[in-house]
Amino acid sequence: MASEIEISAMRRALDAADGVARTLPNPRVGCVLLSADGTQLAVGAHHGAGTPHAEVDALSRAGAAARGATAVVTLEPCNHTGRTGPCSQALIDAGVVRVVFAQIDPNRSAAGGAATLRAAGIEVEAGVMAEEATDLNVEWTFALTAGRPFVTWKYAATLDGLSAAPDGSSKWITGEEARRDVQTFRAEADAIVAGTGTVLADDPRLTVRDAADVPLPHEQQALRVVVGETTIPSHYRVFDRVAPTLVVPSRDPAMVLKHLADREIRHVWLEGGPRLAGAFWTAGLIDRVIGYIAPAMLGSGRAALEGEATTLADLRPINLQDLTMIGPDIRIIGTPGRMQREDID
Ligand code: AOF
Ligand code: ZN
Repeated sequence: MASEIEISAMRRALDAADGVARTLPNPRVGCVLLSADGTQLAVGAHHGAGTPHAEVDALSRAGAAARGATAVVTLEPCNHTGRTGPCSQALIDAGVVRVVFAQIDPNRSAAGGAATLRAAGIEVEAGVMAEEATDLNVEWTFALTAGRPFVTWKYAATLDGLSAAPDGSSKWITGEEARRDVQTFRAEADAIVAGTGTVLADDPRLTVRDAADVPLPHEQQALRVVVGETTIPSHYRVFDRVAPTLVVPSRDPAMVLKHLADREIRHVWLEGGPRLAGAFWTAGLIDRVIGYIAPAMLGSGRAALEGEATTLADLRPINLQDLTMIGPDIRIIGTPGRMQREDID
């Protein structure tokens, strides 16, 4: 059983992890070290791949005082040498006597820390506030469990569900607030995917920008991924130097995700266009939908999603998680539910 003191330390460890904006392809992790009498010795957090893990960060802040301490960590301490050494060993070497952690590590190559700690005679308490800890790293956890990146599909449409006019024009359906809102979400993904059709039609930047529309530094940019077989001339903005760009000459969603999984991409932000989104939808490879709906009608044009539905039994519900006005527009966030067809069978 974790004590009240340890539970409140876990809350602080979660806050420390949550305070870091971007760690992908690694998880957000926090660690609090408590002395034998329950006072806080140090707080550590992980700041991104290649930097010290939260446990090591906390240990280095505590120094020799860590001997006899309890470590409260949001994720099971790792047991492997990846970009850095195993935290299980670092905790043992520092003389920590008890470890309380939240989420069990879903990363098979790093897992096993709890067993190593126990074998070294350290008391281990697993699963404390595990749900909160998993919520911090929903997409990362999904990617490591499913073996493919989590996919968020974002679209903008009119009230009649159209994303482009018959002449192909599709820019600026929603207002400026919605476009700014998209930026904060883009920053949470580590790849932004668009089809060649959209790139040719709109020449999007696909970069992550701040409130003043200034791109973040290169190392904080997501990987831009252009999907499809049409060649994009090099003067298009996706090929500028602001962010890295990968061209995947295939529109097969499973293939695209395989390429991205191989590059340790955990969270894909899928944008434009309707045909690419339709292919992901049909393949069942969309995990979250974020729709920006402009209070306007178009009357004719291209639907936001071009899938392969033939009858109403193909209707697929969206489990709504959030409905918010963003300026004059409506933002809907949800996750695809079960197909009606599956209910009928
Ligand atoms: C982190 N930060 O604080 C903890 C992690 O490639 P590496 O060496 O950075 O290892 C990444 C893995 O280590 C990660 O997937 C997770 O399983 C484990 N624990 N990772 O980035 C941390 N504690
Ligand atoms: Zn570690």
